[in-house]
Amino acid sequence: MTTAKLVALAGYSECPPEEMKQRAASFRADMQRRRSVRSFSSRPVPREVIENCLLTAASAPSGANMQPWHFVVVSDPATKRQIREAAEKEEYEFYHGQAGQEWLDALLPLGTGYQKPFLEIAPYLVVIFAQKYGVLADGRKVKHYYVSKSVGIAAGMLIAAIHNAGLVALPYTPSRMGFLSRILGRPENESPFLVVVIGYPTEGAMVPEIGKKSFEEIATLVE
Ligand code: IYR
Repeated sequence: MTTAKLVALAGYSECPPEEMKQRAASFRADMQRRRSVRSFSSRPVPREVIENCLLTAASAPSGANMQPWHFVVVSDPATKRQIREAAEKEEYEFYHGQAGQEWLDALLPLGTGYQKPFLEIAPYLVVIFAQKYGVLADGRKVKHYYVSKSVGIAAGMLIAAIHNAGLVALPYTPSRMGFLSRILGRPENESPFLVVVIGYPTEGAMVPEIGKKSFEEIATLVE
């Protein structure tokens, strides 16, 4: 057992309330420009940008700081093709019976279908794996805590980082994701969590006209 070793909170900087308001409002405006995009250009993206965004994601808080995530960065065309082919097989099943009418109706405003060309066209796919438990070098298992909450936070930070970098991202969840472990050769302790498709949008890319809930709908003030 080790005890806590504390260091000074060096990274925190307080700002005056007026500046705080300004910063919160401008971050809001910037984040509200973010859209999930399905129409990707094949234009290359510097790998350094992806690496920095992944390190941002990996700075997320996690249960007992176990950092129960692994990011597989796919740019190899043959692997992207394999992922597309396997995903489209799953999605075909999904759109032809598996989903059920209520789910299909909910997706109608998004205009999605079983074909996923963006999985081949976009320069980068980041496949996020959640580690159910850790494995030490000697093979011993380490317990992980609040895995899906931790990985969900990291995924959100990745999406924000990609947007901040001036790229677009699509959080893509195939209906069944086992093929990702197979194709990418991931170990038993990891489950596929999310595919984040990253790149530039095509010129003139279109997105569905959707709205976001109002403040009153999303929040309750107890004061
Ligand atoms: N995985 C399918 C279906 C899908 C499901 C949800 I929930 C979405 O928000 C969007 C799509 C697909 O990607 O087409």
